[in-house]
Amino acid sequence: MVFDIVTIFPRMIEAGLAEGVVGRARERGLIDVTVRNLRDFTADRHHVVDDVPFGGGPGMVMKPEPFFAAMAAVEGERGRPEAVVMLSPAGRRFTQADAARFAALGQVVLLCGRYEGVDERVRERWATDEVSIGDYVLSGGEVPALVIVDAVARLVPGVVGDEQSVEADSFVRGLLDYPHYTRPAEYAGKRVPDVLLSGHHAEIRRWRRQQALRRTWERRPDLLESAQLDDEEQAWLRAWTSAPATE
Ligand code: 9D3
Repeated sequence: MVFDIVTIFPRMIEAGLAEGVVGRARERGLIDVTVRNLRDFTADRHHVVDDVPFGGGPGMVMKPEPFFAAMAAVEGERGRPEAVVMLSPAGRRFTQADAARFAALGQVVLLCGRYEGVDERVRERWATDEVSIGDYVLSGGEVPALVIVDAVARLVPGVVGDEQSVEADSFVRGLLDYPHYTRPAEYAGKRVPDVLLSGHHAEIRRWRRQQALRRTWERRPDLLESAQLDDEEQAWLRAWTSAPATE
């Protein structure tokens, strides 16, 4: 899986890719991330990447030419890219389904904007996708690009050591996770639920399903619309919906 990231802050991207699961995947050659400094694709002495907006208004706009030159370099090295993703607050929300779609491709290019935005002709000419990571204001597309590489890389075979946890994330889920505990069995005056110490694996699985469903119902009821629930889970939901809260 090959990623090309175009940015004016390459060190910010490199720092974010150096650690953890993604850092190890790079070391092992499972993913290849090339970070391209947009300023390397300027033609002027001062490596200017921004300019004032036509029509006036606050802030600066990123010039089109450096992005076109960077994309020409990417195409020259890799051929026609399968996906070119513009990171933008005006994009569609990035979801796990997008991560899965990108992971099925061989190559993804990520274009990071800064300032008020990027000249619209860059999107028109190059972008196959325009995505936001959520409704909050960031300073640019670099953190969102790291988010996308992280989410996509986890779906590349071998990147996450324990394939079971990827499975649990992607498909048993659709629900929030159940609560986790480790030793000691009592800490800060709180005991670990007895069922987890019981060794009854069927009961443990049932408790975890119930906890996951309970939390989802309380915190993210929107997720229940598309969750696949068995008869017992539907019965739990009906009981909670009709009964007064107990805690
Ligand atoms: C005047 C309105 N602002 C748009 C909501 C201007 C603006 C804010 C932030 C323009 C660019 C930015 C920089 N943000 C991103 O480039 C960005 C982003 C984000 O801010 N939130 C969530 N996802 C993303 S993806 C790229």
